[in-house]
Amino acid sequence: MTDSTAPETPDHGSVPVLYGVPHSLYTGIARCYLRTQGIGYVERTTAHPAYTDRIMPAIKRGIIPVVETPDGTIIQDSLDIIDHFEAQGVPYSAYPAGPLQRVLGVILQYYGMQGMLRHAMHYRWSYREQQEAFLRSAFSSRAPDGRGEKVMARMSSYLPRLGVTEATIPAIEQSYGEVLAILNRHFAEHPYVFGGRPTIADYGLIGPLFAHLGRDPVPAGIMKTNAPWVFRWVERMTAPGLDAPEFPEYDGDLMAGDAVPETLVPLLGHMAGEMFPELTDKLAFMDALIEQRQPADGTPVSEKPHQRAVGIVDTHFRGVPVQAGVEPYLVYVLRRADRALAACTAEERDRVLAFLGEVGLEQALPGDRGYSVDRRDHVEVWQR
Ligand SMILES: N[C@@H](CCC(=O)N[C@@H](CS)C(=O)NCC(=O)O)C(=O)O
Repeated sequence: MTDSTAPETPDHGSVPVLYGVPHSLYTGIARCYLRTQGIGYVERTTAHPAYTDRIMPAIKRGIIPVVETPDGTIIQDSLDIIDHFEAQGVPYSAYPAGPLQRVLGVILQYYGMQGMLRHAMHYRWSYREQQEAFLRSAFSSRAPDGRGEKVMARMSSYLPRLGVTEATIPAIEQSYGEVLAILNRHFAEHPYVFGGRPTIADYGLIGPLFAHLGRDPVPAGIMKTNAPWVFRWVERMTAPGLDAPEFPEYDGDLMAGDAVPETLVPLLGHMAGEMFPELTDKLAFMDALIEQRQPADGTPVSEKPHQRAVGIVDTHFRGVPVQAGVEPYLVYVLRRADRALAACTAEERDRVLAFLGEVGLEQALPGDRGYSVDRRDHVEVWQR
């Protein structure tokens, strides 16, 4: 007998539920985090009735990953999921204590989650013919009839506003080659970005480098052939706990003295060459929008929660003209670097800023602009 007056409660017992799919970039981030920390969870796809009945009404859009905790708390967003568990205490904190590693960690996380979305989406959808069977099996897998087809069409329709065009594709492929070459040298010497355990930098980079680039046949083939150490890091990131038997000298600690591994420096230069002027142009676009609209604190950034971009900006990617959607979410990510800097002593701040200047990343911090972006009730809002 069912009790129709019973409230809608989670039905999964004593562990968190992760709503996501195996081929999703941002679900991969949350899954790697949970596995590394040894947090028990069960995973459900979006085809589970609870996703439609309980999760979507709460988060107001169809997006993954979502974690629902045993007490019914619903958390959307890979960053927020990490922060939720960090606040409870985890064996391998994703946030370095050293200010330089922490600020660089946020910028690397941003590059992975946002910058490399372009690479990920290009390799997934521009090689459709070579990957059709693989993609179809992923997207249609046990989804109700026709739903997989629809999601595939929607995802591939995002390419133009992500700046994936005939003109930018050669630059994107060159960039992927460079990232792999740099990271291959790095991961031959270190198990994770800053040493013996994964940080937000690893969690940002694993998004594109697992779900799309480390898994879809064409880019995964390139990775395995040209960058075996990167492939091994992908495997390591998806394993439970720390998985670094090749590096017995590391014991779960980050490099001492807030040091930056030498092998990482070329990646920072690569990022600087690619993140600008796009990031600066996007921030300028948002500055103008704020100036014009003067939104009050808490105003959602767009009319509908599923609309992430507030406009399109003309910019450049590695010297190639490109149009790109401006997502205020980027401020939500990068603000953490500002906050880490604000918590520093004057001496530490000088050291961090001098380092950022040397590698060309000083403009990656949004700084004081008279607004920020927060997430409230699962949607991005202007913060004043
Ligand atoms: N900022 C979000 C992004 C999540 C996201 O974009 N998820 C994709 C799947 S990997 C999605 O659900 N997209 C649905 C859509 O855009 O229609 C996070 O970090 O969780």
